Amino acid sequence: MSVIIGQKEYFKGIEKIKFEGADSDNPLAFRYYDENRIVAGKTMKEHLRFAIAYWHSFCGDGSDPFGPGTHHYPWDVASDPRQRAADKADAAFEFITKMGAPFYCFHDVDAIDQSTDPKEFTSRVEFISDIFAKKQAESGVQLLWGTANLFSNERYMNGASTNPNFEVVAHAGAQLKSAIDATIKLGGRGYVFWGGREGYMSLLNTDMKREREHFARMLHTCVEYARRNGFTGKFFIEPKPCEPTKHQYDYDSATVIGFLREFDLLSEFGLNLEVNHATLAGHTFAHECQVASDNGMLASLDANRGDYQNGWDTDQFPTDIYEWAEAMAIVLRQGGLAGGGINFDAKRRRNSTDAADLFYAHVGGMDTIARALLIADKILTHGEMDRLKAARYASFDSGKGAEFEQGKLKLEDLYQIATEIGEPALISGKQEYLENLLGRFV
Ligand code: XLS
Ligand code: NI
Ligand code: NI
Repeated sequence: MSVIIGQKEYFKGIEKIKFEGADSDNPLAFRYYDENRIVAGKTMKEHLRFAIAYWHSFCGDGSDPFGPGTHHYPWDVASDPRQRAADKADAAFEFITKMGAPFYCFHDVDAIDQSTDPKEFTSRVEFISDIFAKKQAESGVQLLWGTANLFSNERYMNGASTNPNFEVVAHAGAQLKSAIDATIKLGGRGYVFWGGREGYMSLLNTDMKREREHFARMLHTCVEYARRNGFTGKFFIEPKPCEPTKHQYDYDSATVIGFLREFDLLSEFGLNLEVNHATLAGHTFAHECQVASDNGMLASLDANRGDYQNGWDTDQFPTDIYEWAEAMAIVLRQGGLAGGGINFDAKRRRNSTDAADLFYAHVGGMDTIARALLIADKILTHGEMDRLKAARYASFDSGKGAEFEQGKLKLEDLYQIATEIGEPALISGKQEYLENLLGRFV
């Protein structure tokens, strides 16, 4: 059966979104995201490397635990899985192009229906990735990262790489192989591991030590395969503390960095940090970014936000300028994202049922982050915030403080110094002053 591609326009009446500036009244225009504007030596497009998430934007149907989907997609009607996948690709590339996003990201099962037979599924993934390759070439859109969905299929109910049954681990490996092949074929900048069910529901039935070792073994196996087959991109781990499992092994930045170090995987990996996952872990997004950056691991971001009144991964579109300004300042200080970009892992609400809502959501998200980049640049150019922070630690820059940092002082030395210097003066942390300073640039 032959598949028809590129015949339909799905978002009729919506043209390519343009930059119109802060005074524009047009809800379908950018006010801040001006892709060619130079900020701190690079265009906004190069800094932000925006990507559209295939799963939320073209697959997510608005269903929740209390009711079925409300988003009825015109590209989701053909009965043949290959034709339906091709229609979805038409819609996706039309949307991505109209948004002017340079990248996209997908899970294997977002692109095309999963099959219980690994051979048939691999053939489906090959089929759709050929179409993606053609569409990438036509549109100039590129793949930020690929990934395998190792959490939806019922066989993964007890985990994928950490499943207590080796047969399930083998199936996970099969899926990883074809997702990595597709990522290589499409020139993906990265490959993401988000361990949806790599954790436990109860410690009563879980050998945590063995499961973590299996996870590390699978990562080594994937790295070996991908490198041998020409993958030159970066591997990313996306931390999340819980949901769907009670506890996920990739809890947060610090935990993942420790895990990668423990199993000798640090050099191949970076972190893909998601705002809502930070809040679920009880951290600010800035905290997660700073921990990663301090370890040279801040590589890519999943843009969204949580709801501060509940504890789910609500994946709302980002609107919090303060949250993003702090994060972008951390990104700018380290000279940009290490190998990744900013992916909208965000979905519009169940009751946002107009086709245009998908555009409003992304326009708002891209503008929020572009504005945050401008604010971060102002903070760094102004310099006072970083100067004040450095000044707080000036006592370690010379004299006994410097000797302490260099490991030259023994505990007896500290005792001696303390007896000589008397009571230290109280030095203000100036938090309100700094909050006002940040506010001045927003
Ligand atoms: C889910 C995750 C997922 C990853 C990719 O919470 O954020 O969407 O980004 O598997
Ligand atoms: Ni994510
Ligand atoms: Ni998430």
